[in-house]
Amino acid sequence: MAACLFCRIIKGEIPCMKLFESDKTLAFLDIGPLSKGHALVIPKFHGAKLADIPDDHLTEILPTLKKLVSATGATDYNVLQNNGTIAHQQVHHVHFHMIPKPNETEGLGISWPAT
Ligand code: DGP
Repeated sequence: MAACLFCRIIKGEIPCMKLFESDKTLAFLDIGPLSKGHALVIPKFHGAKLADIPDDHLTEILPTLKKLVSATGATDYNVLQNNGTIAHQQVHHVHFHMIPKPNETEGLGISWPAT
C-alpha cells in the first residue's frame, strides 16, 4: 500500500533507526519514544489490524520483541498493540510496541502526578 507510512519505511522511502530486519519482519525505534529504547516491531505484510495478517507473517514477531528486551536490558517493560482508532491506533499498519520501563535510578525525568 503506497500511502501507508510503515510500508514506506519498509521500502526505505522514509528513514528509520533499524534494529532488526528479515524478509517478513522489521524492528525500528519509535519516533516519539515513551522511554529510552521504545521500539516497534512490524510485519512487512500490510494489514491494518492483527486479524488482517496471515499467521505465517506473525511468527517472528514475539521472538523479535524478546530480542529487543535483551538488547535494551529492560527488566520491566510493556508490549502493546493497538487495533483501530478507538483503541488509540494512529498508524494503520500492524505494529507492536516494546516500551522499556525505566528503573528508579534512570527515572523518566518527570515527576507525575505533580505534587
Ligand atoms: P499507535 O498509536 O499504536 O498507532 O502508535 C504509532 C507509533 O508510531 C507512535 O508511537 C509513533 C510511531 N511513529 C509514527 N510515525 C513514525 C515514523 O515516521 N517513524 C517512526 N520511527 N515511528 C513513527
